[in-house]
Amino acid sequence: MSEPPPPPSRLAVLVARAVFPEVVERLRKHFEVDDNPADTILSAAELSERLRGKAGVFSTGSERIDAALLDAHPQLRAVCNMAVGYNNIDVAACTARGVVVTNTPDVLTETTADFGFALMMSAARRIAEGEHFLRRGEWKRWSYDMFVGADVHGATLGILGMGRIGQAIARRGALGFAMKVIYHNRSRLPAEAEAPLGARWVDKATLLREADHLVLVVPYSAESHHTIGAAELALMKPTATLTNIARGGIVDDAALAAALHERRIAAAGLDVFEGEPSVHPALLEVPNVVLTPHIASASVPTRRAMAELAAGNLIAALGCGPQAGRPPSPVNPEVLRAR
Ligand code: 8YV
Repeated sequence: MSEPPPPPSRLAVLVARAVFPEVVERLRKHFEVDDNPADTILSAAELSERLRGKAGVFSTGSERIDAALLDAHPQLRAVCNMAVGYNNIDVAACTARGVVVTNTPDVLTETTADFGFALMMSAARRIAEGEHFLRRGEWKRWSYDMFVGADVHGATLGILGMGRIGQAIARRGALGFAMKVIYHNRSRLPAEAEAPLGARWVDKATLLREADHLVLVVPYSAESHHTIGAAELALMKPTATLTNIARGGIVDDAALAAALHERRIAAAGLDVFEGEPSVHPALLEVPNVVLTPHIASASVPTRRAMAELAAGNLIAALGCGPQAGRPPSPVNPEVLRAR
């Protein structure tokens, strides 16, 4: 009697950071999984070492996937980011090498918009500043001008980057807070998307000049680096607030800290920073800025949904599961079409 054939060898994948254990278990049904429950941040050399023999990687914004790494790992077929942004990945280099890249859009839109709105409100109404004052034991009496800030309702909301999250913030402002919405985006929204929000496309300078509360939601790229620097801040109203939930590097943090220090704008809300998790020391010194550690998408259901979507992408991108070959959210679908 002949021996039964050996089981087909399973593909190996790397889960680069700690993630919900049940998501790792889901991946184990399809792959040999090298995971990172201790949540060590892998250096470039460690990431390269751990990618040896791996067909796919479940990545986060912390892992840089560049051409040199791809060249060292020609067996790599899929990079599945647990994030909607993918500026940590050289997508063109992946596409050139037939590597599928996926992200996690849609599932985080409303959660991230909630957080952007909360940061904007906190900056406008000086919530964090007031809280710090109270905790320091400095609250001794009421006074008519204690922590007076700017109104949000009825004010002009300026949105830079009118994609899914930008539109979700615009809905909150227009429908919940009677805000006038102006926006700047490379492409104008169709009239049927603008109309229910009363949203008006304006050029960038008009956006900066007219917004009472400016929210940044543009993806990071070489072109969007320092989109907001000293010159742009100089155009803003001295009573305006600036909120950045997009990416560090879109704002020149040193220029922003100076503008806040000199009260050239009233306040800011920042969830993302140049060189995070380091924060420019000057930002830590100014009171009129609310600082949060890149948590805009951090609600339990949304982080679960992001992890499940990234896992589903990895499974499908590597030809497994019911959607084999059709990952739900590819960034470079042309790679799939060419397979
Ligand atoms: C992630 C984000 O938490 O989705 C994004 O682009 O910035 C956040 O939601 C972060 O990038 C972790 O990967």
